[in-house]
Amino acid sequence: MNLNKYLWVSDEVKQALAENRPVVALESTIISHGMPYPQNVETALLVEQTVRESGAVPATIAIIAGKISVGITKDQIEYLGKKGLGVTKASRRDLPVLLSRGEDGATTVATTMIGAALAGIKVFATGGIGGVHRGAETTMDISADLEELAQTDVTVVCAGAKSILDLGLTLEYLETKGVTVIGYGTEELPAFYCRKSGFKVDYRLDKAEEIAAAIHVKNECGLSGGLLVTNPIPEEFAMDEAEMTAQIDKAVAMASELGIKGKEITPFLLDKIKTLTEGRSLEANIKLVLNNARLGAAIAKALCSI
Ligand code: PSU
Ligand code: MN
Repeated sequence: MNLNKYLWVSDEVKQALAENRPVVALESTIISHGMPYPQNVETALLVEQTVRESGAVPATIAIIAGKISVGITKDQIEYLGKKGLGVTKASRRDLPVLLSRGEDGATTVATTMIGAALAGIKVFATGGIGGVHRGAETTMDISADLEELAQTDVTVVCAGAKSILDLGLTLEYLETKGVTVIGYGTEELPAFYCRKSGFKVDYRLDKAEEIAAAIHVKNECGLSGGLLVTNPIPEEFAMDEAEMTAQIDKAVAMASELGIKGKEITPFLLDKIKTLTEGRSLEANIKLVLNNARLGAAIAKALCSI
C-alpha cells in the first residue's frame, strides 16, 4: 500500500509508536452515529483525556478528505460530532469509494481496526462492537466488525455486546472465526449497559498484564486476527437488566415495524433506547467508554513493557 497516499498519522502518534510508548486507538462512528451532539464531542474529548491520564497516547481515527487519519484533531472531532448522521458511517466496504473520491467518513470498529493496524497500533478501546443481529437467520445482518476481528491484528476493548444483537450467535461466530473472547475480571459476557448476559466468555483474565501476555503470544505465533476484551460497566453505573431487556425489545420492535435495516439499524436503536430510558442509557454508555479507555491504556502500557 502506498501509505502516504491514503494514510495520515499525527506527529504525536508517530513519535509515540517510534519510541515504543503506549497508544490507544479510538473510533469515530461512536461520535457521529453513536451519541447525540454535544455529548458525543464532550465524550470523545473526555475519552482522549482519560487515555492520557492513564499514561497512553490517544489516537482517534476517522477518514478525512480521503485519508485514513490516525490521531485526528479536536476540531475534526468537533466537525464529525456536529455533522452527526450527515457523515458517512464507514465500514470496510465503504473504503474504496470514500478514499478514491477524497471524502470524509466516520470509522466503525472494523475500519478503526484497519487504520490502527496500518499505523502500528495494537490496542483499541470503544463502547460496543457490531455483531450478529437478532433475526440474522433470515436477514443475514452480521456486522463486518466480526470479520475484521477474524483477520486484523488489533485488540478491541469493549463493554460486551448489547442485546440488540443475538449474543449467543455473536459468540458462536467469533468462535468459528478463532477470535478469543476475554472477560476482564468476569466469567460472564457483559451486556453493555448491564454487567451480566447469561453467556460465558472464553477466558477470565484479571490483570492487564495477563491480557498483554496473551496478545504477545498470539503475535509471536503469527496467529492473525484480533482479540476481544470485554469489560463490564462499573457496578455503580450499571442499569437494571429487566428494564433494559424491556426497552431494547421495544426499540427492536419499532425498528422492525418501520422496516429499518442495514447500517441504519444500530444508530436507530441506540437513539430509541436513549429516549425510552430518558437519557439514562446515554449516561451509562459514556461511563462504560471511559472505563474501557482506562483498561485499553493499561493493556497498551503492559504490552510496551514486554
Ligand atoms: N454499538 C454501540 N455504539 C456504536 C456502535 C455500535 O453501542 O456506535 C457502532 C460501532 O462503530 C460499530 C458499528 O462498529 O456501530 C457497527 O455497525 P454495523 O452493525 O452496521 O456494522
Ligand atoms: Mn449490519
